[in-house]
Amino acid sequence: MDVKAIGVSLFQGVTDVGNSVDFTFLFIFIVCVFFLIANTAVMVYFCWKFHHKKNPVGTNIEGNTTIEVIWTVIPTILVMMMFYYGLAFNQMADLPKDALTIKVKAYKWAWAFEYPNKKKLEKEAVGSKEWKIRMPVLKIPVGRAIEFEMESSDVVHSLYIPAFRVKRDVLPLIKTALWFKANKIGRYDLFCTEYCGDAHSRMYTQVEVVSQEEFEKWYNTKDEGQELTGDALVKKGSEVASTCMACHSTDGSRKVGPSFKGLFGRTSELASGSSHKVDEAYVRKSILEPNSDVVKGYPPIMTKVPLDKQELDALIAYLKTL
Ligand code: HEC
Ligand SMILES: [Cu+2]
Repeated sequence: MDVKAIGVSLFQGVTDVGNSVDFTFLFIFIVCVFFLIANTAVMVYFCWKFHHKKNPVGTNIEGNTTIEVIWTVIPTILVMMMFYYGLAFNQMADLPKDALTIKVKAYKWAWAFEYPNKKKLEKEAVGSKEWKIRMPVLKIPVGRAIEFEMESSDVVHSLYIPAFRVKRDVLPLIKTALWFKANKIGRYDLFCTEYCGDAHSRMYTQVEVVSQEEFEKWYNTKDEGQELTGDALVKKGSEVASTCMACHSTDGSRKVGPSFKGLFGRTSELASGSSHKVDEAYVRKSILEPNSDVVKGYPPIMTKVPLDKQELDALIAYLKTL
């Protein structure tokens, strides 16, 4: 599916809070435009009317209570209205108790989502034709409050779902939260909106809002393929590896990190001055503790990708084939 342009269409009504946000925005915008035009017009008119050629003798104005009251009271009312409508943003901070809590992990440069029952998401190819990427597409039920409990494994990221009008920074070491309730079935873009390095623009996926029944059915069926072997394991590994491809290649070319081509069996020179034969134990350690053995000539910036045991096994099986 191609990336939809982020339109400026207001009042899409995908979330409850969305319409309030749009109304607040529109109200402030209209007030600003009105006063911009009105003030400019009055200034231009006064330049003409009080030009010194027409008024060679200056006059001293002593004050005008009526005008002063008007220009104090009207802005006060408008500002109070903005404040009142702006209280919509308060709703965003009030996490409802019955929300479905999904853990969100951001890392360079992908998203990982974890449901309370550990149900796994399929990775799908999303993005434009030029840069299709495999990312977990988040499935959620319509009409149910969803809470994101967010944490970053590395740098500061920010989660943004424009159609829902929600956005929040995802920080290392500090948990942040965000909630919403989607009222319309459909697919919506999810971006990282805090510049986080080379492949920041690839931190893109989608949220798929499905009916309650469809969600329950999907959520309550056990993930199959617990016991993968042979080709199936390698295939799974190649899918898992798509999250490493921002930094590693399979064709021998150098990216941010060394290529995966011919990884097993070669000897890596480490920054510490020693060298290490690449075997399974070394690769596992490189993935689980990225900064333990840093390869010479590369920056120590490999991120810790959240992987479960099967994903790790699959990845190793796949890397061995390269
Ligand atoms: C943010 C970029 C980045 C991502 C994402 C990343 N790596 Fe790395 N990786 C590096 C860099 C840089 C190095 C070299 C420095 C070091 O060893 O820490 C490296 C080193 C390695 C090494 C050691 C290679 C050697 O020649 O000794 C292995 C194995 C590895 N990465 C596997 C992975 C796997 C598997 C993934 C995906 C699950 C992954 N990396 C994701 C940047 C990344
Ligand atoms: Cu990011």
